[in-house]
Amino acid sequence: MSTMLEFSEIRNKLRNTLSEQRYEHTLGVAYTASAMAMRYGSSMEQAMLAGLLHDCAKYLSKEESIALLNENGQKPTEIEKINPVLLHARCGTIVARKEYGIYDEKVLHAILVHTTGEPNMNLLDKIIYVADYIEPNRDQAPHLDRLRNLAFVSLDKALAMILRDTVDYLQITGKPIDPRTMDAYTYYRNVEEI
Ligand code: DGI
Ligand code: FE
Ligand code: FE
Repeated sequence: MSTMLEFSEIRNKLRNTLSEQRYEHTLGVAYTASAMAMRYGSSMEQAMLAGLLHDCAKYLSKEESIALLNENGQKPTEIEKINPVLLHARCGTIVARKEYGIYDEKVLHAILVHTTGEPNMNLLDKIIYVADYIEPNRDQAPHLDRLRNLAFVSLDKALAMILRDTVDYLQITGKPIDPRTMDAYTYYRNVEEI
């Protein structure tokens, strides 16, 4: 695959590889991210692409994910092996390149950091991270009503709140926290506005 697929082709391919629920979530993230790009003056096309593809590797099993990393000269970290849900972010960048012909480094980076976040994220990274949490199909997370408003008022405040809720949730449920998640939380903890 060398040329980038059209949006409609991307959607068709995602529909054929992801579960129906995951596909609906994907569309929710793509459109929420597009609206946020309008609000914050980011590229709508990149927001749409990154939103559509952020979970494109979600259909892979733990074993398949690790095999894909190995085939591409990468290794899973210990924490990724214990928490395989983390693997779909790195694998997503590989699948987006190989299966969808995406070579836009900004789009690939937003996919890479969409699960854990990282310090000093760029605008597209933040939009995808937040859109993933607030898209209309989500209904479990705390503070969703507030966050859905805040996301269009102060992106950094919304980001900080999601990171805090995520770290709280991981601590309460006794799940190991990835250093990238902790670093992102620490970096944005006291941020009022950037
Ligand atoms: O793929 P999605 O379900 O749409 O969302 P996501 O990629 O943001 O993944 C969310 C899951 O990732 C959520 O259950 C929390 C988990 N997660 C995020 N950071 C960490 C983490 N899990 C562990 N164990 N450690 C982390 O640092
Ligand atoms: Fe994800
Ligand atoms: Fe997602």
